[in-house]
Amino acid sequence: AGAGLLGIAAPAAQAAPRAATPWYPSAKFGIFIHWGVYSAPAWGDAKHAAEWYLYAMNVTDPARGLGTREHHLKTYGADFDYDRFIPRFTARRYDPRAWVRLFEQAGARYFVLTSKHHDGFQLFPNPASDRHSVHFGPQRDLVGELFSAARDSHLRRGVYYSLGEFYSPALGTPPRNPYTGAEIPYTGYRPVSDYVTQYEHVHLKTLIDRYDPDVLWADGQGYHEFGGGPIFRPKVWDWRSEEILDYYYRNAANRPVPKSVVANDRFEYAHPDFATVEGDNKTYVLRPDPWEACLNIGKSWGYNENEDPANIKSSARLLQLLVEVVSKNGNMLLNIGPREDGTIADWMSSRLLDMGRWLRINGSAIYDSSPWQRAMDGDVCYTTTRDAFHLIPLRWPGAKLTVPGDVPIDGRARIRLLGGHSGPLAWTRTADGVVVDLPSQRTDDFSEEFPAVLR
Ligand code: FUL
Repeated sequence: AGAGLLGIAAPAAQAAPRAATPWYPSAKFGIFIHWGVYSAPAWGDAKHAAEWYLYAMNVTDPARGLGTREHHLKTYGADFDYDRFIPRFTARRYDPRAWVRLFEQAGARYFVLTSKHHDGFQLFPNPASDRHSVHFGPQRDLVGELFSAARDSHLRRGVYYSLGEFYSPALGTPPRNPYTGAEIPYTGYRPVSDYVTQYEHVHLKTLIDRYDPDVLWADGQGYHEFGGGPIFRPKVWDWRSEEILDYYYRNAANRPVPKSVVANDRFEYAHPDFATVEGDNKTYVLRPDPWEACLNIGKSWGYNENEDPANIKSSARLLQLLVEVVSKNGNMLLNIGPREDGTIADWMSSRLLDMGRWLRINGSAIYDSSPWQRAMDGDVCYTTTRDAFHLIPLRWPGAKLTVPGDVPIDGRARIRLLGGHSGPLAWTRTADGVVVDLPSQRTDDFSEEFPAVLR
């Protein structure tokens, strides 16, 4: 600044566009929320998760699983169409501030809420359709309320959006059960002649303009029956997602303070910001680009009163998965399915709170960490931060922990158990590698099955 040559004031330096700091790769832990009309019947079977109720109730082929259909016929009768659940999706006790508090206490850094799942019911008002929660059911903007409640929190805010739908009249024919031919009512339809331009793109632009999301999480890119036709048949569809994502990135870059936003890999867009790996029982692989493991506490994404307790993972197991994912350069998006009234079952919230208690002590090995050159050896994961290398046995290894000799632990290293009441731990290099002596009882107030952080 100041006067230039000849006393002429130098032009003010052009503000260089500030690059927004990417937050996503260091966030590590987010909460996924599946909530919608399917939360009213709240029923899944061995083959169908509860948020697939509309699809599953119409299946008449035993090979595809009749559990939901049988439950539906018995409980509601043959004349009870899916859309009659809309008034039973009430959000009566929905307290978005309590959700935000819970996610923060869980140690999450972001959330992703289903703004529309495959049943086509939207949780936000929009000009393309009346099939939404302000017009029907709760009569509230469920997305907007959560986004407002989180505005002053540390959470980044995201929306899930299913590009396709199980059944949609958008191509002119009334949707029909692909097996029986029976018509499927679709409440709130506003006729459109082009599903992508006049409907799906309007939805996504509305979400971007109204809520300014930090994450756009597409799904259902292959789910299109468009008025029935033969059995469930994924269809190749041109979503023209580059139009939407260009709009999304431009908006984020042109704000007074540019921000970093991300989109997943289900838009069929050439440059996804992160890849999705869905479900548990997956083999995770260390890879250089950002990726995200989305998974459930139980099996179903939507609330399922029929959830088999045997499938519900413990808090310790969920933390083991988080550590493994992070050691392999991923984020974990852990799902909850609230009840139709907006309450969250204790078996879900208690696990989130346990994870938060662990992360408050051990989070310095998780958030903002990077993977080491190898994710793990046996049951021991590794992460690195600018000032530390972490050994993270997934469960308490007993009196000694041995890891290969190439780990970056040098002669002066002092190794401690994070949150432990004992002092530095004795360690040696032997022919087998680095051997750390551990107290036979861990001193960090977690039981044996929880991961432990040595740094
Ligand atoms: C899948 C969907 O079909 C499931 O219902 C769930 O939303 C999951 C995250 O993505 O593709």
